[in-house]
Amino acid sequence: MTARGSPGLLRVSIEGAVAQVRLDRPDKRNALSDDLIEAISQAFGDLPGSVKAVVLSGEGAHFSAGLDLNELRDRSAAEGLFHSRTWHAAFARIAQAPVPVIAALSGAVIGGGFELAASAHLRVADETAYFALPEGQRGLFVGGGGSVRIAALMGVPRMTDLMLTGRVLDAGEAERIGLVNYRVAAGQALPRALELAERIAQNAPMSNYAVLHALPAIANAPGEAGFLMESLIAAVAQSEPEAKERMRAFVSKRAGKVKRS
Ligand code: 1HE
Repeated sequence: MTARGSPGLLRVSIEGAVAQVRLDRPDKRNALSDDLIEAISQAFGDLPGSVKAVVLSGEGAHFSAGLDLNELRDRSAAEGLFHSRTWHAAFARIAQAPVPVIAALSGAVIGGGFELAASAHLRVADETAYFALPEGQRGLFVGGGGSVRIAALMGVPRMTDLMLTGRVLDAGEAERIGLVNYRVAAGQALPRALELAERIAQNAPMSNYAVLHALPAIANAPGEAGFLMESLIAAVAQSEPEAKERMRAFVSKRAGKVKRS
């Protein structure tokens, strides 16, 4: 196992093909300070090629309480704009990572913490997780990509409700509306996310890449362009030597069958 990161902010450890990126400010409920945003950006920018899946989690009982409100000071509109853009750049490194990122969520998933979770490709929440966007109450607006990513996950009407009323969603509601992919017992979010990451890391890398990068683009493309893009990326994926070996393995009965879980 290799370990690195920024002490007191973020821990990065790599075991085999899976990297763990862990927010490490539990005493501040993993509030996202400028330094922590920078550390997240660096961690996702520096992933070694041997890493095939990443699990993003928070130390302690809470994933993240969002923007570090201690760092809010008088900012000009331009400073506010650039501040938000640094969050966008950092979270884009997650959303556009070459390998799948799974967020393991417990406790508070609030504001910017919710935006961070929305940047991952899959979300696993335990029963203690709750989701809120109290920006309205704080006189703010989302600035970490939430209007795009959270709106895409839950729809503009639901996001409007959370932002206007301060409504808090529990893990059950989050699962019901598709905000989280898996809901597990308290304390099980990280183990389940690691289990999923191990499984995902065994897929052909080009298939994973196509799912992360081609699928969302195809889904947003006008009909005929979407079909053509699908054919192109399917052709690229199946042309990989690894894909050919995997298909041969199944045909010669060396590969596992699909099983009901
Ligand atoms: C913080 C933060 C923070 C905790 N910034 N320091 N986010 C919010 O509006 C959520 C604000 N936080 C809370 O509502 C609560 O802290 C929690 C529900 C998350 C947790 O409650 P609790 O009782 O477990 O902890 P606590 O006693 O409130 O906080 C423990 C410490 O963490 C305390 O510091 P201490 O020095 O007094 O021990 C808190 O001040 C500190 N702390 N949350 C700074 N957010 C790109 S735009 C995004 C805009 C937003 O994210 S808006 C949402 C902001």
